[in-house]
Amino acid sequence: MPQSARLYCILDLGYTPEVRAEEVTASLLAGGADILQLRAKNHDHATIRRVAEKLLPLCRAAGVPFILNDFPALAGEIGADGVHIGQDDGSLEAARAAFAPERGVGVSPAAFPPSSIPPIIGRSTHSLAQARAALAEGFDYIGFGPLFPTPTKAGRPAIGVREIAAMEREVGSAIPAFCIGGITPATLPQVLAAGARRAVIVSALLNADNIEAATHAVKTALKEKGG
Ligand code: TZP
Ligand code: MG
Repeated sequence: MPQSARLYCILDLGYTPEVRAEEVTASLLAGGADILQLRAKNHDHATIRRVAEKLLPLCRAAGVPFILNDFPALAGEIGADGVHIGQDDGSLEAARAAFAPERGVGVSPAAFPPSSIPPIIGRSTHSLAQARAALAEGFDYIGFGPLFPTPTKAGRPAIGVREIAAMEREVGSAIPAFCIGGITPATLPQVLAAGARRAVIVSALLNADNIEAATHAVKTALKEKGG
């Protein structure tokens, strides 16, 4: 995970149908996505594998790590650069073990050699305590949120922006920490003012009329924040 990464984008099949996955990913990458995750809740492994095969070469060409949400073993098989797991998805050690044995099998990894060895493994965190724990366990990066209520994770309580500064100081200074959840062009200034340096933005980009321009705008705001 490059330390310079600021904007983490997610191609979420809940928003973007498979037929548009490549076009939308190309727009996210052109707009400045530093990381690209494929998130496919309620889709079978065959679908995930098929979509990943389409997105991997785009990410490789852009020099952007490709992360699969959930399924460490499948992530390893398809030649992803890493996997993102939640609080209930087991330990870092278990995710690493599941990812590694299949590395090199599946989607012709020779055609898309992984850009990250060892794999990048990220954890969702929902509090400062969980962020500290993920750092201590050795995760490569964290997501921190949801900051605001979001239709992408309906029903998940929002944690607000209060803990961002402490989280950035204690955790974000050691590993990349991406604030997430309800971040839009309208809420981003408040998130940055609270001390955030990195963000994951899903629906506000996938639903934008001009995805590349919307992505470029938030990337510029994150870069200007610096730090
Ligand atoms: N994890 C915490 S909030 C969230 C995830 C995957 C959804 C973020 O999506 P959006 O649309 O940017 O609020
Ligand atoms: Mg998960």
